[in-house]
Amino acid sequence: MNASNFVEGVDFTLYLILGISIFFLVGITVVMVYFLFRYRKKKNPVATNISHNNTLEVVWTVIPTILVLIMFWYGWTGYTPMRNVPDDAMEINATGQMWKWSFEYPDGKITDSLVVPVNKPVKLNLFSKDVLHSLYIPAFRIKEDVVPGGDNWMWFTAQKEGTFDILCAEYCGQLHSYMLTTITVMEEGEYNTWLKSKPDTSNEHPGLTLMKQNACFSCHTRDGTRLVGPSFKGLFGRQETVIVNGEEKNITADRDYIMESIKNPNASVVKSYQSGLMIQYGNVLNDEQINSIIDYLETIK
Ligand code: HEC
Ligand SMILES: [Cu+2]
Repeated sequence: MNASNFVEGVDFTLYLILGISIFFLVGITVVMVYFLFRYRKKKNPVATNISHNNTLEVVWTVIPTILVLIMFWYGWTGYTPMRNVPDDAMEINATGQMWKWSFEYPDGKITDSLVVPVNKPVKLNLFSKDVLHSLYIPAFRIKEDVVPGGDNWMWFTAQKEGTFDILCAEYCGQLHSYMLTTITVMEEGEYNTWLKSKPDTSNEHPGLTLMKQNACFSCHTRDGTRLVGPSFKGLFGRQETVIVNGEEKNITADRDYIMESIKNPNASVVKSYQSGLMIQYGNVLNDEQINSIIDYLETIK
């Protein structure tokens, strides 16, 4: 059994084109080597002037045209079903951001790795919070661009239970390779139980949960190491130089400054770091959520 309903169409087209290419590679090479000997100077001292050959010219025009049309036909019939979503497809929102995927199910559950029931059509609505990403599930033979501000989607029916890789196939910056996660396909009953289960975050700070969901740790560490952004270690009360409208300013990181840095990070950019990488979380999180994050940040001494 194939991992998804698209494996057959894609693989057949691939092997067809590969087969035709290998046939011509071998055929042309053999003929070329044969001619090299057949028409070498010793055997054929006077060059022959051949102007044209109608039969040959028709043959080498008609046959490749037919072959190309065959390749087109299988490519087209393999591709069109990918853009025609069945009406009963279940919808999941897939969001890419630097540098993490997240998946939101109809009941509001959000996860880092995708889980779907077997033998049910699933439509993924694709969103990006920042730059261009591309959601790629090699085992399912599907890949689609995730465009910021765009409205893209992909669908599939998983046909085999198991866990498969999900990658980002569009270079999206320094930690592009971190956008590696999985899709787990399970039997429907098992899926429904999984959907109802809640991850146990009862003894985790709610601010930390929010930060994990929002990819903060893709760019910031808690142990003092510099990543794409400054470490959160000892952030509260830290003296820092920031750049505001091109001018350096010395500040102390207090609650208001941190609130503003999360809501609108490009207004004041920490010296020696790059602006424009962190998104404006003011558009994603409300004040209560940001306050909860700041409460957690205060605990990272
Ligand atoms: C794509 C990378 C990226 C992600 C994701 C990201 N940040 Fe940032 N962040 C940066 C960079 C780069 C800076 C430094 C430049 C600046 O100040 O805008 C920064 C600066 C900050 C600062 C100011 C730090 C200081 O030393 O003054 C805070 C606070 C902050 N981020 C919090 C967060 C929180 C909270 C999240 C998650 C909700 C987050 N960041 C997600 C890249 C990121
Ligand atoms: Cu990406």
